[in-house]
Amino acid sequence: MKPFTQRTVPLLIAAGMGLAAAAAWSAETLQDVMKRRNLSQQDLLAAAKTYVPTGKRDEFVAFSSGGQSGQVIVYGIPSMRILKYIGVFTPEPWQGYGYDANSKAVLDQGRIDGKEITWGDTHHPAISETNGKYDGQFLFINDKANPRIAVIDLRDFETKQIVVNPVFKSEHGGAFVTENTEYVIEAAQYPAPLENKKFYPLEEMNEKYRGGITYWKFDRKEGRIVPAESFTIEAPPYWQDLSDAGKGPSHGWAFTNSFCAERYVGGIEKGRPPYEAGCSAKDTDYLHVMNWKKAEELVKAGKAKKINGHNVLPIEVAAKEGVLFLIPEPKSPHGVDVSPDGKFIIVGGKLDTHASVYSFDKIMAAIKAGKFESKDPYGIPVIGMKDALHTQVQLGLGPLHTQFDAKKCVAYTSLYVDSQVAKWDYCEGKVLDKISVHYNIGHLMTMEGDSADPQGRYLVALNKLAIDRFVPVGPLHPQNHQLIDISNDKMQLLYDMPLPLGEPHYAVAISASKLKPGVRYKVGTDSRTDKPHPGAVRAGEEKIVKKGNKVEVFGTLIRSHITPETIEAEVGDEVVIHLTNLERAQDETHGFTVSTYNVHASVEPGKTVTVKFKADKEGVYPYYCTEFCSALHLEMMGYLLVKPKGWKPTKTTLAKAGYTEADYKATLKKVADTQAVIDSVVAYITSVNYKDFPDVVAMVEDATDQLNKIPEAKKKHEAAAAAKDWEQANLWAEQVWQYQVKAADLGLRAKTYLEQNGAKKIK
Ligand code: CUK
Ligand code: CUA
Repeated sequence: MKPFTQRTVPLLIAAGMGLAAAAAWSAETLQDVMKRRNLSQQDLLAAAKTYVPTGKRDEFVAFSSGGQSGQVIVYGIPSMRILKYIGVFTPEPWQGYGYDANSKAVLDQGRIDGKEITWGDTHHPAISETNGKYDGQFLFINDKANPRIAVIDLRDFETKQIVVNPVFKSEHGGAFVTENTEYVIEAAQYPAPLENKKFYPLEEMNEKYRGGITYWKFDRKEGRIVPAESFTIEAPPYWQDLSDAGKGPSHGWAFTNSFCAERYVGGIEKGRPPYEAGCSAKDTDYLHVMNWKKAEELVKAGKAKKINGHNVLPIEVAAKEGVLFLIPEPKSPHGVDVSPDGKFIIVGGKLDTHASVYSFDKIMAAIKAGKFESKDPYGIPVIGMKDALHTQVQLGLGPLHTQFDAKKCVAYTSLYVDSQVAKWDYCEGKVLDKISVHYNIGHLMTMEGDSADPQGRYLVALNKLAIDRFVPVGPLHPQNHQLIDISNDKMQLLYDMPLPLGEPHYAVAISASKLKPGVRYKVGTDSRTDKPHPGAVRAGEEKIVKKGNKVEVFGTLIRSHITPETIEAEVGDEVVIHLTNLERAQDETHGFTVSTYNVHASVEPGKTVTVKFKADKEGVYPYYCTEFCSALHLEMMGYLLVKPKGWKPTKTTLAKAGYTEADYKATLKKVADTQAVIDSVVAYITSVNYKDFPDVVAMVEDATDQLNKIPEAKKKHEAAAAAKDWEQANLWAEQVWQYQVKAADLGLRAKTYLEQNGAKKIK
């Protein structure tokens, strides 16, 4: 490797001086600040517990449902700093999600009966598990309104797959994963005919309307759900709600509750009392207990029927073969959560003041002994509540969801009506502490708190209302995520975080150290299929292929250049542009758009993306890079020329700028000066063990690529100078300088990285 350059050097020095100057003015003490901002000791303690100084990182990463936005929000804990939004069921412009052809293909999987759906009602994210513990590989999330599940790969935080439930019309009890992510569970909510596009009157609710629980088979190696190996357990129209999978001793089983075992049909306009009255009339609903391993065997043995091409295990089969059991649960319950050791199943009563703790051992004993109190109208065996309960604990008004602590037997339950979190002992059955939160908590989340290995430490209360909490922003308020310290006996409220993207029903948080996302793709990867992209090319292989009405561009991106710089088409042509980002440097993403054609791509290092459109308007359309990727980012552009059909040029030369020999000489001087800077950076890098730092090696490779282009350009400017064509000579010399600038930028970045990461001198 040879040289490096230039100009960013003075800029870097200037930035450093700015910091020093700021430090000199700050004479305020901690006491002064407390007084000025009216802060108590308790506030300071809370601040110290959440503050993450610049350069330091959060201990946990939360994935929150983005509610009606159909996206996922990623934030750090304890700082509560938002890190990313992941486009899932809806377009996300920054990531090009829904604006490039590759991601559109993912969104198109979410079409229902061919119809594009541009929103989602996301509820429950779930992280993939191995032995019941979060493994940090995949994230799943459901869409309640349009029954769908999405798969997000945590290697790149991109949505890879959307599957539509072929037999449900809505769903709520997903996504929850089994102990080794064998299946992703998705339970229906509002009953409807499973045939789907079939009409039956509401009077036939009991006979023709059904609920169900779908088990989506997950292929971890492929990172995709396999619909053909998935199945649904048909269930009565009891309005199935949340679910959870067994673990440890209860592995192979899963639990889904329901809140309208009344099978009530409202219709206030016909004089019947409304749904809310009819569905909460009885004292109990049914917890559904399912042996999914058994169901899997039966499906493999051909006992399922096909509805809309999907395996459905009929209620009769599930009831007869020991797949499905019911247990009464009080009263219009909401959350069902399995304890970390897999021995207990906790149900929040919603309209009851209790949490009910069911014992898996007792349930199994009743099933083994054939001890059932009755059968429901569909022939499903019902286990007596007393025979299955471990204990019931009076927690307060509106218990909803439960999460677990690292400490044995300690759980936290949200109390919706009381707006409190109850900390309690589910083994002994006693309340330990309570803390008031802001209005109307729904879900709550502890760190890895629904896994076999909860980490304790923090709890986040996901509150539905924000009322007076934040600076007003109109009648639609943000939601309020409140961070609570749970490491001591008494809970302490630390921080209020407004979440502005939709109602985030649930969130999950994982130790940051378990996430190992990549920083670049293997060059030429289609990130949405994880396969080599057929449109990828390497440097020097760029081409434009015109065939009939199709103009297909195989281009590349590298600072600060789009190859090709001109694309010509005729009105009506289909334009397909494949772009490969050749960068290896971390965070060197380029964006791409074409004026007014509504396409956008985010092309991270190594990725290949396609944008497609019909050039249906004659005209001149600049295309450009949309990420500020280098000092010459604004110059990273080109023109799409859409010509009228049959157009012929009349003028064939471009206007000249009139450069002189003096211009050429000045450029050569600039090149020589820059070379000196490059040489000094290279001298530093090669004097240390840079090869031990893969990120630096990648940057050095990228820089070398740039420098390797210089001889070609140099030959051109020297030849032009010999012919006294100062225009060409000066421009090619400028191009040499461009390569130097990019190489120098990388070199300086590499140097900074090495200095900050303890590079050592080598002999
Ligand atoms: S549901 Cu929203 S608060 Cu969808 Cu999990 Cu309980
Ligand atoms: Cu590439 Cu801006």
